[in-house]
This record gives sequence, structure tokens and C-alpha cells, in this order.
Amino acid sequence: MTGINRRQLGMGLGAAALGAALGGRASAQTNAAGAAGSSAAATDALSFPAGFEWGCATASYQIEGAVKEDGRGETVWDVYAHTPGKTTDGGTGDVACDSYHRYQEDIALLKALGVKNYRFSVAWSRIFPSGKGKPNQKGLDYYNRLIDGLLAAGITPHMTLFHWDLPTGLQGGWQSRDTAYAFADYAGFMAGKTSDRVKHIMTVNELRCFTDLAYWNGNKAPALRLPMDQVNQVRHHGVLAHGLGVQAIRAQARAGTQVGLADNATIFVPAIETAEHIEATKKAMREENAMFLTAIMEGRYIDSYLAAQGKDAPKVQAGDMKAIGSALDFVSLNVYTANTVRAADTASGYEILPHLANSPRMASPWLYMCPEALYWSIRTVSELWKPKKLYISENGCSADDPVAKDGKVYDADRVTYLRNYIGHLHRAVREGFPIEGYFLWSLMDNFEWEDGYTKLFGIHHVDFKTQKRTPKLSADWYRELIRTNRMV
Ligand code: PNW
Repeated sequence: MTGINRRQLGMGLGAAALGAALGGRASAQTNAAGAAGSSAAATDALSFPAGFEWGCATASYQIEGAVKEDGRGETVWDVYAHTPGKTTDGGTGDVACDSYHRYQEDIALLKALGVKNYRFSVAWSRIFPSGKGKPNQKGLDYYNRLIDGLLAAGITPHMTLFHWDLPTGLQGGWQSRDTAYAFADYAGFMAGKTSDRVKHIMTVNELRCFTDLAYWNGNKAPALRLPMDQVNQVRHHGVLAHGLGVQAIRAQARAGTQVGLADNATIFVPAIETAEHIEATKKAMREENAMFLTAIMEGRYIDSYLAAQGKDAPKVQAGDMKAIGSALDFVSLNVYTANTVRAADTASGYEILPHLANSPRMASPWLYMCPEALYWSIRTVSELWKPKKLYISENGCSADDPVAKDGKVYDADRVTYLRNYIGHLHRAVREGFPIEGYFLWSLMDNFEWEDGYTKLFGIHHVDFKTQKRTPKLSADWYRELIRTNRMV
């Protein structure tokens, strides 16, 4: 898309020519890297642009603990985790990483790693214990301390407002349209209170996980298995909450606040990089995400989705689609895995190929290794919808993580995973897609939802008995990547 061909790149194009070909960002990179004088002389074809935003991500219920403290209200995940048999080994977020008390230590971890960006989420029920009504100052105080601490350490806060910990006080949860309105009120409130310091706000995290997986598959709280018409209504309330949230944030936030969402669109990569398979891949991306990202980016439910759902299609009120399609300052993608697509002589024009028994995967059974996902997610979203800016708001993996005799975790498999995925991120940068930053999931081992503490994604090992955090090999690797701003 930039007019520079891959053969030229492969032939080891010089930095100046690369900068000229890719425009301002790459030229800036050349200058800044030169000024920094890093030992890697980061002006070669493996460098990232100066100012590329490296970060780490976490979420409230997965790290905070302190579930009964300072007026925090109950959430669907408290109930789910305490229901016998729901989480592996009965794990709960009651203590987790105890970050509610140890946030200063966690800020120090980020600082030692050299990341300049931290994506955290706010527990809605700390702010409005029953989801709406009177705000709880003590809950807000916690996030003010966290935000101020980050800024004092030179780290930019990126705030997500909903990462699945829904207050149980909201009757009917996401089955109720009122929950979307309550979310908008909460989102506007938080924007008003923090946008003097927080310039990047994401409404919701991973629509598919808190709608389909929670109300259809029943694997996530509140673990319901509803019929399709009700599932579609839950999905609609999810995207509506996002849209009304965007409007409320814009109404309450200071000028210059950037608003977006973090979505885990289902991602597709072409079987072969030819025009017909790429076209099929883009089609799959748009159709398979029709109820979530496509609706948000296009402000409507596409015909094929409505036709497929028939009488089960969501009930939409006047004004809903306009709110859902509210313009965004950025789109963030959580990228873990992908499915391969080929062009096919089917009604849709594509076929999604199944994963095979020996397809490589990481410790979580769903986590098939697919490094190209990072490139194709950025490219397909960019070409379909032309967002102003993109972020990778999560990428990372679970691994076995045995602790060695010296107390360290040498997670060479996670390093392999990250190196390969970030290599494909680099390709997206090289080709000039508007990708601003990357957040590694996760800063530290934490509560992995229904898997309890049996699947860990951290680049810092956490000893859950002592709460000691120790950098794994992958943290050392990421530190070096950030230091040189270059593939390592
Ligand atoms: C994300 N899948 O969840 C969440 O945002 C995090 O809270 C979570 O810890 C992390 O990824 C690792 O699981 C996902 O089945 C859960 O494809 C499941 C899937 C993807 C993302």
C-alpha cells in the first residue's frame, strides 16, 4: 500500500531510502534513533518508528483482589468464581495479584521494564457499587492514585472502562437494555473525573467474550445458555453500551481525549497471499464480525447477518445504530490467534479452514500459534474501515513456565511466540498502516477467568503465596526490544 515493494525491503534498503518511501514517521524514526545513539544504531530495516508506544496490559478483576474493600460492589465474576465447579481448582479473584494494595510495586515493574504505556481497567463496581446511583469516592480514589503514580513514573495511562466485571446490582445484566444506559452514565462520569490526566479511553473489552461466551456458550460469567434471539439482543446491548459510552465520554471529557474500544474481532489470514484469498479473508473478517466490530465501524447490521438471523435478529430502536457507529479516534485489537481462509465457491465466497490436530498451540487449548494474525488483523481492519489509528491492545500467550533452580522462569517458548508475532507487527508498520502501539498481555501472571491460575500469561512470574513478582526471560527480552526499539 505504500508503493514500496517487498523485494526492495528484502534487498536491504537503506534507512534513509526507507524513511523517504514510508513518509514522515519513518523519517522521524531515523532522526530520533540517531539522536538517541543506541548501540543498535536503530536506523535499519528492523527498527520501529520513534515514539512507537510499547506497553503492558492488565484488567481489574484479574489483578486487583481486595474484592470487599472500600465499598466495592459484587460482580458477576465474584459470583461465578465462588460457584463450585466453575473455575479450575476453584480459583477466584479475591486476592489475585493484590494489586489494589501493591499498585506502586507494579508501577515500579513497568518502569524497570521501560514501557511508557500501561493499559488497565476500572472495576465499575468500585465506582458505582451496584452499577448506578451514588458514586463511591473511595473507589475513585484508588484509580486516581494509580493514574497519578503512573504519570509520576513517566508512564501514560490507557484506561478501559469495562473488562467483564459487571456489577450484579444491574438487574438482568446484559440482557437488559438499561445496562447500556448505566454503562454510558458510568463512562461519562469516569471521563469527567480522569480526562485531565487520562487521554486514551477504551469503552469495553472484547464484546464476544462478555456476550457470546457469557450468555450463549456459558463459559464466562454469568454462564447462561440463552436461545439465539436473546443472544442477539445481548450482543446488541453490548455494542449499544459502547456507542452510548463513546457519546457520554465525548460529552464529559476534556478536549483532546481519544476514545476507542478494545475488541477481539475474530481474525482471518489468507491461506496464500494472492488477490483472491486476500479478498476472501477481508470478506470473512467483515461477515464473521458483523454483530460486533462491523456494526461499530459501519453503523449498521449488514444484510447477510440480518438474513442469517431471520426472526432472531436483534430488536433495534431508533437512534441505536447511529450511536453504535459513533466515530472513533482509534480502534484497538486484542490479537492472540487466527483462522485460515481460502477463496471458495460458496455463497459467502470463502471457506474457514479448521485447525488441525497438530497445528502448533500454546498452553491454552484455544491459543493456536498464528503470528501472521498480527499483520492481517491490522491490514484487514485498515482496508475495510480505514480507522484513523490502531493499537494492539493485547497480545501474548500462556506457557508452561516451570520455575528453574535459580528461581527464574526461562520461558523461551513465550519469547518465540512474541518474537514471531511482533515480526508481523513490524511488517504492518513497514507497510505504513496507522498502527501506534502494542500492549503485551500481560504485565504479570494473574487470574485467567474460568482457567483460574492454571493458565498464566505474565512476563513477570507471581508467587501467589508471597506475591513476589520476578521477571521471566520474556520480560528481559521485551525490555531489550523496547530499549533498542528494534526487533531483537
Ligand atoms: C483475553 N479466545 O481473553 C482477555 O481480554 C484477557 O482478560 C485474558 O486474560 C486474555 O485474553 C488471555 O485469555 C480472551 O478464546 C479469551 O479466543 C479467549 C479468547 C481470546 C481472548
